[in-house]
Amino acid sequence: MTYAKHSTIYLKDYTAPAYLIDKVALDISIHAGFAQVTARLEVRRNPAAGSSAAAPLVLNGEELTLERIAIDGAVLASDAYTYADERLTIAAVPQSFVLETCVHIEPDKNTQLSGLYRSADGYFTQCEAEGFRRITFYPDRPDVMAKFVCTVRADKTQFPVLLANGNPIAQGEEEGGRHWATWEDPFAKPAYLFACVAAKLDMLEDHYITRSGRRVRCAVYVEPGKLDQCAHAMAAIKKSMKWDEDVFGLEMDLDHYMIVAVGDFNMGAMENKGLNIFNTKYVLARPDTATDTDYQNIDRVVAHEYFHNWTGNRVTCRDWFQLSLKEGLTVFRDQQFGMDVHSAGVTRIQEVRGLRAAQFPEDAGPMAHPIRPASYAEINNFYTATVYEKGAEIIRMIHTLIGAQAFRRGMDLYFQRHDGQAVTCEDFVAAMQDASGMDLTQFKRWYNQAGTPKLVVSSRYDSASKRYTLGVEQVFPATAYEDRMANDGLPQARGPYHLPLVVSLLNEQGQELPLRLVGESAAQGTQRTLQLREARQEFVFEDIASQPVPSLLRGFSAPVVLDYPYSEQELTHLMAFDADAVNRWEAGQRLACSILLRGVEIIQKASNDEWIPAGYVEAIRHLLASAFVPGGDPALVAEALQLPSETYLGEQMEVIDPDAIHAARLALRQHLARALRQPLEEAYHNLACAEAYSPEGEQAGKRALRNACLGYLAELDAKDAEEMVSSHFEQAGNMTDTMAALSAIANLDVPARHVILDSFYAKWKHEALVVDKWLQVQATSRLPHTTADVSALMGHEAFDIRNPNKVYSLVRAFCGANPKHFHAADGSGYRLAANVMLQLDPLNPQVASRIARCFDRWKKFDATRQAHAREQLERVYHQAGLSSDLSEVLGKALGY
Ligand code: B3K
Ligand code: ZN
Repeated sequence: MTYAKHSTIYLKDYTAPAYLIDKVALDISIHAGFAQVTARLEVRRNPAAGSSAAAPLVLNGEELTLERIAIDGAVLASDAYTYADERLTIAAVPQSFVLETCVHIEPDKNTQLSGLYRSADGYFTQCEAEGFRRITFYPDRPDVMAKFVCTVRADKTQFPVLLANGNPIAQGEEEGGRHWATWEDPFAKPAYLFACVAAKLDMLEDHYITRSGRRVRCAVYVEPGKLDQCAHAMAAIKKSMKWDEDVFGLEMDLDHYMIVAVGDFNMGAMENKGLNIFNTKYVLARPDTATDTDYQNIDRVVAHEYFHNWTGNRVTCRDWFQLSLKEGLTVFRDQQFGMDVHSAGVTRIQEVRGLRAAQFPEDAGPMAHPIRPASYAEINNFYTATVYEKGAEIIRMIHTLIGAQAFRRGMDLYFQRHDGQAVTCEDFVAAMQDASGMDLTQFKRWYNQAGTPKLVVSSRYDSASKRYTLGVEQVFPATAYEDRMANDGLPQARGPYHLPLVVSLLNEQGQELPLRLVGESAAQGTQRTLQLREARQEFVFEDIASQPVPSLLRGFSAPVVLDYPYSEQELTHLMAFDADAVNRWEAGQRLACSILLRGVEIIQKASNDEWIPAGYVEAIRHLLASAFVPGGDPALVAEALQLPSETYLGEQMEVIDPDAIHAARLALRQHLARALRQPLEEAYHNLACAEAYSPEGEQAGKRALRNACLGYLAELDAKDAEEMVSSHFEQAGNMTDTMAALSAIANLDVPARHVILDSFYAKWKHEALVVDKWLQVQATSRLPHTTADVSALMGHEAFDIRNPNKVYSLVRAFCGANPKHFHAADGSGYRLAANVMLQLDPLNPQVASRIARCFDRWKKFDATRQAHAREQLERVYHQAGLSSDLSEVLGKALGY
């Protein structure tokens, strides 16, 4: 592309827009092979822009062919404007005027899936972050907010459904069997929230009455024939609307709330005002096609996009550096929703696991950035785990520090001050500070400092004075971000964070002790939120009768690495008694982690499994049994039975040895399966469910545990495993059970493997999302021929490199979730990934860039692997015409 796309953009260079747009009237006329877009913009100079001299009008535009341009009805001479480097510049314009442009675009050729593009059932849009400029000339930045009216025109038979944001205000027919519809959005919005659709779709319709009595029409549009897969998404819309009213007092503000599902989509979903566009993956579900996890993800993504209506749309971002303002906050909101509508403990555990799997390595790798980065080359590269998931943790810390009530007052104040505005992260924190009275100045460091801080905690018990002292030190690992900032002449000074450390102390019986800090007259409960502000701090508790076991960082109260020298005995104690679900789980993970890392060292020298302590096996035996006592929670036990992932274990090592990690983890699984065969089999049989399928509650929890048991039993000798897995496959009455069998068999070198994989494909080859699952289990198989299988599957009729879901299911699953094969010592995994990047970059750079991110940790491997990785990274990096997406990610990985 052009040089402009590859240059770095800095937050410090932000200036207010020179011109504002009050109203936009769009006319999008779709024809075979092209579309014509006429835009009528009511433009005026921005009084707040500073400079009094008449600035030129600069509009963004990408891959647009300009057919006509006029100001206040007068067509501009060709020397009155320039169109170069994706910018249309008009040197002289009046104070306020109407600009009309007419452009020709080619949506059928738009393989990037940004802007207006073709998918099987019609035409769809994706404008965040900078896709609107691929539809028409516009100041495509979030701080320009305008009211939109949009007319969509297309062939009536082929594309009977015509949608845009807001309310339908007119429709009609025109020559040649065509029709049109006009939609008007009553709210001013930035262009990234624009959407329109012209397609052949089925619709499920319902309504929601808001708490003030307004009727909102809710509609879910899907590919013809898929109406029987929409009910869950519809229920999720209504649940989300109710939850946001109950918890935040926020009501739906439009008369129409629509979700349109499309099979070709770069990410999960998009919160366009009143017209969300979703990846089919987060809409379609039927018991036989979707797993319990799919159902839960649908709930969460529907809620997330709906919650954006207030946190993102009504109040939006001033610039893209502030992305976490809307994303971190909205993820926090969908997490809270998840904890309320599903199990709070399981939900939080899954989030912690996700953060550590994706965000901690990001902080430790070449793309490290704070939740508000100071610079970027390609904004699409910054829709990251840091901006989203760590961003949500930052909001959660504010919630913990100031309490739920003050947080709610802060939200109210935020909307009161900023409704209809494009604001910054400071504005949000200021509302929280003013509503709570807590000084959050130091807290704001979380927005500007990168890296995962480590809390080094030590404890001291003095039996004479009955005092227990916790010492806490904050340590900041160096990150690639500081180096980049220093190179840019923007050196970063780092200081200690303000954060909540939630603690409790357990006695020998596992009971929580009353907590009285030095200086307090009485104990204040058995759980305390300690506020850290200094690099080193001490907390002294009085009246502690005997040496306690500390339960630290409860609920994962801050996104940090906790370093405390727990003994294996203490961990077993916490695993059995801690009342905090996250810490009970965490104790088991720590225990497994230390055992596995010891195993890795032994395996690197000789292969045996004598490193597995009998005490651990007993702890797991108790854990499994605890699911069946009164009050037991099978879903939590299922989480706890999952050993730390290979990737997570790798992060704990100086130099990652993927083969030894794989071997140690497998050996532990096999050992547990052999040692606990009987209770696992009993659990498997006892947990069978005869009720009609429901994706939620007790039933899903039991299913999760039963399938976890199956997973262990599948590690027994191949013959027994084959029999058991085959019968599970045959008896499965829903996709959750089917997938448990399919993933297990994909790892077994037995005759039934092909039979099951083939019959699954034959049954589901017309259901795209189910085919994705079939690709994914093969891509993540541990069998030796997996890399060759992935290459072969790329040539299979089921694969299409232009479809992001297919690339994610096959290639990204292989690169991101199969460390043993992706990091193969012969470089074959890296070569495969590089070939895909080269093929994909000219088609869809955003998806190519997500594959590139799988190389983030290449420097943590041995010299041989590093050499292979470097060779492949260089090969792609030096490709002529590389996108800004790939050049930024690869350039950072290579240290350029
Ligand atoms: N805001 C969109 C993400 C857009 C990604 C653009 N590359 C979905 C979401 O976070 O809700
Ligand atoms: Zn979002």
